[in-house]
Amino acid sequence: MTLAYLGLGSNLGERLANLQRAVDGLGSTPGISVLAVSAVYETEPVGGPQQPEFLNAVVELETSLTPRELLEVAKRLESEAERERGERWGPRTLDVDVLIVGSEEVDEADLVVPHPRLLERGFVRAPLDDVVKTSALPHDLQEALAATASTPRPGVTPPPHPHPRHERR
Ligand code: PH2
Ligand code: MG
Ligand code: MG
Repeated sequence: MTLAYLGLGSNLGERLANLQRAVDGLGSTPGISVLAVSAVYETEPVGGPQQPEFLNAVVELETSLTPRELLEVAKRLESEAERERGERWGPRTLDVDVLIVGSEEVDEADLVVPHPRLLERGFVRAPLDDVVKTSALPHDLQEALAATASTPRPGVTPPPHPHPRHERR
């Protein structure tokens, strides 16, 4: 079993409900147990066109799935949220990004793990730092997280937003 972290984002439709459905969908996927869900942060969009503010969260999983299988799960959840694939970095009902999968390293055209922008993106770091078990990660990633722990996170509004529910099973 591997410890993994996925990033969730939504800036269209019922944003919080979209995140909750993603958490529920992960929890009912074979090979995945949801261990923890971060708080939900409201975040200014980074990159892309003018678009509404996002809600972002991070989910901690225990999983027997490979990074590529997790990407397939992410795509399934996005299509269940009726995400329409338009402009890169454009608005979406649901974005599920594979951030970290244990010590797995993938560098392929459609999948890079650990996520190449996870360290510097405030909308990823704020929720990731809520839940990440740093000491269980590979040493180089521990060091990279520590080195960027206190970098500013502009445009990231902390909770309160309702916290997604999850039941451990
Ligand atoms: N996702 C992006 C691009 N920009 N900005 C915020 N605040 N939150 C996101 O989840 C986000 C973004 C591409 O996936
Ligand atoms: Mg994304
Ligand atoms: Mg994505």
